[in-house]
Amino acid sequence: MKRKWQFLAALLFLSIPLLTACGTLPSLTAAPSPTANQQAGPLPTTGPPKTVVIDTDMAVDDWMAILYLLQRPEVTVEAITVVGTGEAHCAPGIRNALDLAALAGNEDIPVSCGRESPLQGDHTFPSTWRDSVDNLAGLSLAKNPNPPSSQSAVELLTSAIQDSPQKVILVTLGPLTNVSEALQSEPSLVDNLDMIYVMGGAVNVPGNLQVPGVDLDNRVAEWNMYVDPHAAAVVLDSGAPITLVPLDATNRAPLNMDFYRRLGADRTTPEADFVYQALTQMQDFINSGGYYFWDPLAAAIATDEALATVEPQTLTVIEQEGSESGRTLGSGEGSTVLVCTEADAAAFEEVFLHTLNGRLR
Ligand SMILES: [Ca+2]
Repeated sequence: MKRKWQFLAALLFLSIPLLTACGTLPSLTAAPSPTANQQAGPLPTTGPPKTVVIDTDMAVDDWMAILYLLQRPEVTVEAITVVGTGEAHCAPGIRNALDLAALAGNEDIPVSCGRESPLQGDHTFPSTWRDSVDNLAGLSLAKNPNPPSSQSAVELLTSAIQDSPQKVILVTLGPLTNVSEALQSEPSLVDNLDMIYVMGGAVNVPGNLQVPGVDLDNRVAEWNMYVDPHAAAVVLDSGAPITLVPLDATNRAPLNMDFYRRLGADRTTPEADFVYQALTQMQDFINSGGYYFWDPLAAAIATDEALATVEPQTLTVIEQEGSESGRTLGSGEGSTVLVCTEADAAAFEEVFLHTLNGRLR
C-alpha cells in the first residue's frame, strides 16, 4: 500500500509539482520543476526490504533524516519514538513527528515520547535551540488527525522490535535515553535487532559543544552523548549490534549553501520542499560553516553502508561529570562497535536528493 501510494504520489508530484507544493504547504513558495539535467544519470538502487524504527529528538536535521527514511521505497518505518531529553520537548516533538509522517503519506505511524530527564545527571540542550525546534523553526505543517500512541516510548520501542517478523534496524538520532531504558527492561530485544545506527559520539575528532552562546568546559563530547552519558554507556554495553555514526564521519558531510541552492532548484515533492523551507530558516547557521548532515547522514548510512568507511573499535563512554563527560573514548577496554570513520559526502548528497524527490524505485 505504501509503495503504491509512493508510486502514485511520485507521478503526481512530477507532473504538477507547483500545484502539489502549493496545496500542501500554502504558506510556502512553490517548488520549481526539475531540469532535464537534474534528472539525468543513473539512479541509486535500493536493497531488500528493511524494517526500521526511529528514535529521534526532532531537531531540524532529524526532520531531514525522518523524511529521507519515509521516502525510501525499501524502508517500512514501524514506529517513531521521541526522546524527551533531546532538543524538542515531548509534546511539540510528538506533534511535529506526527505531522511530518503525514506529510510523507504515513499518518498511521505510531509516535510516542519518553522521559524528559536523563538516566543520570542534568545535561540539557540550550533552551533557545529547544524553543526553535519545538516551534518547527517557524514553519507549519498540515495536521495529522491521528493522536499519539497510547504506549510510552519504551513500550512502543519494545513492542515494535519484539513484534517484527523481520529483524529491525533501529536508527537513533538523539540522546540514547529511550533506547537504554528499553534495552535495560528487555535485554532480549537485541536478538531481534539487525543493527542500531547511532548518530553520536566523537572518537578521533573534537566534540561539538563549543558553540556561540554555550559556555561548557568540554571540548571532547558530542551533544547526544553529552546529554545522557550513562544511557549511551548502557546502549554500547548492551551487546546489540551497533554502528556509530560519530562526528568523525559527519564532519566529512558539511551542509553548505551550494547544497541549499541545489535543493532549491530541485524539489519536486512536499518532502523535498519542506526540507528546503527548513534550511531556509537555517541560513545563518549554514553560512557559519558549522552545519552538517548529522542525522540525515546516519539515516542514509542505515540504508547503505557503502556511504561510509566502517571499522570495529573498542569504546568507553566517560560518564563522570567534568570536562570529558559524554566523551566516546577509544580504548583497549569497553565495548566493541562498528564506527564510521569517513563518509562519502558527494554520494550522500546524490542519494539524499534523489530520495527526497521520490525518484527511487
Ligand atoms: Ca537529532
